[in-house]
Amino acid sequence: MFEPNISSNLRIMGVVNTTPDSFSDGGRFDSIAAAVAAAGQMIADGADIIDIGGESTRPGSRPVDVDEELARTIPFIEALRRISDIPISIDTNKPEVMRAAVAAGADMINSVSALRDGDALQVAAELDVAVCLMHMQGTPETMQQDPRYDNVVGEVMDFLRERIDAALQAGIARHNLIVDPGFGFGKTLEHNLLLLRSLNRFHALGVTVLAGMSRKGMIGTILDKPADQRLYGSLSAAVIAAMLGADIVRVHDVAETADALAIVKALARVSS
Ligand code: 7PJ
Repeated sequence: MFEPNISSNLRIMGVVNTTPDSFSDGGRFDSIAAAVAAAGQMIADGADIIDIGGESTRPGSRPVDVDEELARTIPFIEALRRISDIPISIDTNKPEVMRAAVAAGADMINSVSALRDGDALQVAAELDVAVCLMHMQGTPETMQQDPRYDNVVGEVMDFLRERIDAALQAGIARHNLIVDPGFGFGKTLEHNLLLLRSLNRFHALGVTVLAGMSRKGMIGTILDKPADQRLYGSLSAAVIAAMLGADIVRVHDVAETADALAIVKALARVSS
């Protein structure tokens, strides 16, 4: 029989991108105001964390330089911090951006490279904030060309276990660690589905578990629909992740996800 395993601390992370494809004058006043308004709406809609990214990591995307990433994200973090005390996460792999973001008021580092860039491990340890370690095979530019695993769940778990150990060795506190299987980052649809089916196993790693599937290719492939028509599929994926013990779901559609997860939370209150 299927028994749900619902987190007692299930949270919604709302995504606000500051990349130029989302706000056309990235870094200047209008785009900051638009990003703050978007974040404010997410907070009103039930977001528990706001994730701010200044570098696209979509399949095929190229890295941006540090000055540009700083210019896109730091003024936005400062502006958001002025209007809200919501936990702010900075989606970056760059140690310089981590430092500046935390100085500007960010509370969490979201590293899709799992702190493998430069001295990111040491910087994260010094900053003493929450850190998400995500699995990725390859790099965004090429990761979807031919992803291969013998045993995707085992290999992703081994990688995350190794990164947790590296983080602990560097002095990062266990209570600050979050792991994420990295849906869509060097994975076929079948790899993503195998990871989702086994998401409850990731709790054995002994840290918070985050899952991000919102609007991703895995939803689009199943539905054969473009990104702007993946809401219901994304809600379904968020509910499945929550039923399998995800503590944090990273989403674009906060209001809708909050309603969907309210049903999951109601279930948790009556389960034995
Ligand atoms: C993720 C992320 C994810 C974490 C992106 C997109 C691509 N960070 N950043 N997990 N995805 N932790 O949102 O489609 O799945 S960017």
